[in-house]
Amino acid sequence: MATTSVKQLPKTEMILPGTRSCAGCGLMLTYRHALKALDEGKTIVAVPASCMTVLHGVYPITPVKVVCINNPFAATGAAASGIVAGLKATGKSDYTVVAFAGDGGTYDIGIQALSGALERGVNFIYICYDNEGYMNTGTQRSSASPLGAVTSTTPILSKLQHKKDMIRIVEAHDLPYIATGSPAFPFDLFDKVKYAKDVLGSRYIEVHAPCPPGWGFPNKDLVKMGKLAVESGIHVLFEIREGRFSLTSRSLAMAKKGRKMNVSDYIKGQTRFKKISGAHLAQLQEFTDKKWNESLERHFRDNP
Ligand SMILES: Cc1ncc(C[n+]2csc(CCOP(=O)(O)OP(=O)(O)O)c2C)c(N)n1
Ligand code: SF4
Repeated sequence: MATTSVKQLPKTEMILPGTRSCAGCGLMLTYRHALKALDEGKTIVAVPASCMTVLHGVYPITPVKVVCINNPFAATGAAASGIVAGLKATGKSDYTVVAFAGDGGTYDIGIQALSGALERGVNFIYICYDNEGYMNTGTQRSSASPLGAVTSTTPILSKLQHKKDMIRIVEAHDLPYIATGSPAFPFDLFDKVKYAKDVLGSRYIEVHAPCPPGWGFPNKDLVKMGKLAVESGIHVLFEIREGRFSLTSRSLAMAKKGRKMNVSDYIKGQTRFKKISGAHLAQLQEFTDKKWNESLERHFRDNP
């Protein structure tokens, strides 16, 4: 895919100064670039209880220039379906409906409503910003938290399970477009949201969104942490168009050069991994290598 350059990025800001998100928030940077790829005044966002609600502020004061419907935690897929149905009933065909939910609201509590919407092929984009925990309520473990991470509900032994493979679950719904993204690679993210906007049917984008207080790294290191996640293979950048899998951006460059950093390089700057044992680190490396090799295999098979 063609990559947008910094000069081509729309100058319009849909998020104005004064959000209530933390400094250095990965979700905030994700939202900023995703909204740049969508049409001002023609985008409706559905958001469950999460840090995203906090970012939007409390009615009638908000720094976000987009219509947003705040829905119950478990109901994002259903709420977005209702908005799509309402637009259809009133003959409005030029709006884009975007659901924007955290990993808790996607992998865990919202999975039923999401699966229902995807199975019905509802015409919307679902963006999961994955900060790997229930951050808004104090860093509880989610099924997206990585093995070895300390969370407020796994304070002693750290998390003992690997992250759930949400992409595989979503892929089982046969969507026309699935992608991953990162705020550390904003042009790749922008391009994917822009492409998704013009695809008909359900589209799913999963963004790995570093969270300074939840992961335990300095605010200034947001982009560094996002890059390390990609460069260590913890988060792979790709898109799947009508079933065809292609690595993108830094992940594609890594595939061509045959280079990847170690998981230990990624985790050493985050206090949530302070208790990780040697055995868990080896398991996390093995898990990451397996996923990376599967991605390489799939990319070169689909792009000979
Ligand atoms: C049914 C229900 N249970 C619990 C809550 C409390 N709650 C609000 S936000 C939140 C965490 C959301 O986590 P996630 O979806 O990962 O988004 P993040 O906070 O990380 O942005 C929880 C547990 C709620 N609002 N509704
Ligand atoms: S807790 Fe994390 S995800 Fe939530 S606003 Fe702060 S940095 Fe962003």
